[in-house]
Amino acid sequence: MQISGELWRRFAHARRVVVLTGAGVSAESGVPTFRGGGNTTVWKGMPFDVISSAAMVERDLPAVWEWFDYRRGFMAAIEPNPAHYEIARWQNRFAEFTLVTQNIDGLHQKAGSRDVTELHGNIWRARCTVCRFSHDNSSGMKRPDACLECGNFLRPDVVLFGEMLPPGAFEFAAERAAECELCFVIGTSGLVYPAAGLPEIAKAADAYVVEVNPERTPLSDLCDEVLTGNAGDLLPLFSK
Ligand code: BV8
Ligand code: ZN
Repeated sequence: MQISGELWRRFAHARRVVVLTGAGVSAESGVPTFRGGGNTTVWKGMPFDVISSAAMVERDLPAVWEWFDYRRGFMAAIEPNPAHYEIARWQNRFAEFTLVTQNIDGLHQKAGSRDVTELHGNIWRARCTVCRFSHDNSSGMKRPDACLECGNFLRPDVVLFGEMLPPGAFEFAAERAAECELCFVIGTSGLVYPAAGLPEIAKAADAYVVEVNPERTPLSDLCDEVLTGNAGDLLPLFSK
C-alpha cells in the first residue's frame, strides 16, 4: 500500500480540501493526454500548443474548429472512470471541497461532481468571437454555424495558449488553495500556468500536498507525498 499513515490521518481529519486535475485523470477513459510518456500531441503536423492558441484563432479559425470537432467526435462516446467517480464522492466527505480542473471534457460533471471550477473552459460550449454569447455545443448536436445573437463567428469556449482564464476562476481556485489543509494534484504534468501555481500556493499555506501520477513532474519535489501510478487505480483505495 503506497498511502502513508500520515496521509490516511490527514484524509480522515481534513476539513478543507482542494483537488487539481489534469488530462491524466481522463486518460483511463480514453482521452489522450497532451504530454507524458515522452510524447507531445501533434495535429496535422502542428504541436497542440500551436493549434490550440490565440494566434491560430486569428490566423485560421476553420483549422481550430477542425481540431476541436475531431476531439468532440471521439469525446462524445467517452465515460468517466473510477478516478472521476472517487473524486465525486469526496465532495460530500469534507466540510469544504474544491475541485479545480484544467480539463475541458466535462467528465467530472458526468461523474456527479458539482461546482467544478473549469480553468480552461469546456469543449461542449462555443462562444461568439464578438459578443461572447455562449452556445451549447454538446455531443450529438450540430454545431451552430454563426452566433445566434449577432451572426458573427463562433469559436470553442476554451482557454487557448496566450489567452486569459475565465474571469474569477483562477482567483477563486487560488483563494481556496491558500486556505486548504490537504491538496491533491492528479494527472497533470504541472507545466501550464497559472494552473500549475496552485499546488505552490497550497504548499506555501502549509497544506499537505499529494501528487497522483505515474510519472514524476516538476511539481513532485514540492509535494509531501507522491503516489506513483494511475489515478483510476490509486484514488479508489481511499474508499476502501
Ligand atoms: C495565461 C485548452 C494570462 C485547449 C489548454 C508562467 C510561466 C511560463 C509560462 C506561462 C506562465 N504564465 C502563463 C504562461 C503561458 C502559458 C503557459 O503556461 N505556457 C507553458 C506551457 C510554457 N499559459 C497560458 O497561456 C495561459 N493563459 O497565462 O493567461 C496571459 C495571457 C496573455 C498574455 C499574458 C498572460 C492559458 C493556458 C491554457 C492552455 N489551455 N487547453 C485545448 O485543450 O486544446 S492546454 C493543455 O494543457 C490542456 O488542455 C490542459 O488544460 C493543460 C495542462 O495539461 P495537463 O492537464 O497537465 O495534461 P498533460 O498532457 O500535460 O499531462 C498529463 C499528465 O497525466 C502527465 O503528467 C502524465 O504522466 C499523467 N498521466 C497519464 N496517465 C495518467 C496520468 N496521471 C494519472 N493517472 C493516469 N492514468
Ligand atoms: Zn455574437
